[in-house]
Amino acid sequence: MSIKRVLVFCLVLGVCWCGNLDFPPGFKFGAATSAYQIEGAWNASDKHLSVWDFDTQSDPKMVRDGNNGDTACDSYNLYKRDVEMAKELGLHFYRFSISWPRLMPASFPIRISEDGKRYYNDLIDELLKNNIEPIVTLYHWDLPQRLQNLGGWANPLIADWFADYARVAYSFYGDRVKTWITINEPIVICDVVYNTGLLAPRVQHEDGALICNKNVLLAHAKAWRVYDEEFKPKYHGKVSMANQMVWLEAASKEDEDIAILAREHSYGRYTHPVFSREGGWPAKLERAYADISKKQGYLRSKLPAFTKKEIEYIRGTYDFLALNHYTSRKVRKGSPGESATLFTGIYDFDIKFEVDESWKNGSTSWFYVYPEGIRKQINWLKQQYGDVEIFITENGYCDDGDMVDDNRVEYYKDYLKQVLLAIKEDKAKVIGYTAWSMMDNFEWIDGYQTKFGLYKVDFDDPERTRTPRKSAKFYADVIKHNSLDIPESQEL
Ligand code: PNW
Repeated sequence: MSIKRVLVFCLVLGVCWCGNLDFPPGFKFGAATSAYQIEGAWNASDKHLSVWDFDTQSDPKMVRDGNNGDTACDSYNLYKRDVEMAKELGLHFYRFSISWPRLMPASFPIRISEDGKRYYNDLIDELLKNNIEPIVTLYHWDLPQRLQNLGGWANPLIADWFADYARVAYSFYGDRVKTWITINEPIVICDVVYNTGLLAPRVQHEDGALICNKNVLLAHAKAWRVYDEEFKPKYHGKVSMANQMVWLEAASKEDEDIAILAREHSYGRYTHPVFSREGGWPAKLERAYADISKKQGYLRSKLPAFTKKEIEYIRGTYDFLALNHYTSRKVRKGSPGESATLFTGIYDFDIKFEVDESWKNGSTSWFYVYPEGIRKQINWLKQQYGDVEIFITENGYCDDGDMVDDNRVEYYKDYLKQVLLAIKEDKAKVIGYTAWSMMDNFEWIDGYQTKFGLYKVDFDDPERTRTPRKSAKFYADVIKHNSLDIPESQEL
């Protein structure tokens, strides 16, 4: 073979190798759920009420189909079937959350529910028996109602309350749970709750989001430090917080600056204090809030300042970066008074969110498909925070419940392909991927009509039968081959 031929041959080989669809060895695949969305058993044993129990029970109109999570998937009783599904899928891990009022009915550690404690023990042991790693979220929106009565996330004491709860959970389960998420999507707990008043605890208050923002960061930092100081030396686990990020990109060249501000507002407020080298609020945003607050007549910034000590206390409180991502928006300078309200509630700046005409809509209003968004999001994180390990802790597609769910298969395929490009081309350290959700569940104010499940759950059946969709078979194949390059999936 001539040298030229050899070179061409090597080039082709190289291209094929770089372009293949395999995930790196050791890449982790899993699926997720959360306590209120699946457990049911809202009053089993001595469990106390969460804000979601309390609100949905007092006003059925809160949820689109008038339903609530009283029974949900009944996973409190059917957890063995859940583990069996995780096994059928071949998951390396299963991400679930602990219900604070189930484990600690008084919300303070003065009283532990023996049944609550046993339930999570049984679930963890069943997972381990089947070689599936438990990944545990401490807080997925179901605050004890008793703490809401004391102001909930607007009360700065919540940092202590949350850290006390975290300590209890680490001490019960830390011998077997090595990956912890402190808080799921603080932007929802703060911005969505206080700006819209639509989610529990349904307190609409224009000053709530930013106050909650600071408190939630201190609560996370305290819980991270409790683990770091008291448990890490013997258990060697990892702790982080999961942030929801809607990829935001400039609609045109002129909108670049406003897009930067929108990103600082929507993610930076929750990530910069923890993951950046210098800590504290993103500087540009902090200045913008100082100006606006002054103009509005506030005596101090609406974005509550951190003391130097607090900046140091929060900075660096992570062992990896957990990313929840579903969808994207284009950002444009709005006319005065116009505000981008989707989830992030950017009320104080003239910003408009748009979707591209080519992006397909899922079965709920906010959901638009733009696979490249996840790669861009990962790159933004890498560019901002360096070579941090990124764990995708949620990603998935919603539809009306087809069993042959080709759109969901396509979504997973296209998003996972972009994750692969981020790993291989952009050299991002993505270490794991989590499908939301393992099964249909209570989709908050959308009730049971919006389906995210790899498994269908029959909510008309008292047995809550679970059946795999086509996407379950697809995902199991991806996991089995550690690749998107799989033999054609068989039709169900
Ligand atoms: C997440 N967005 O919420 C939650 O963690 C889950 O409990 C929920 O069931 C799932 O996604 C699906 O909705 C989201 O702004 C919050 O794009 C915000 C957004 C997406 C999902």
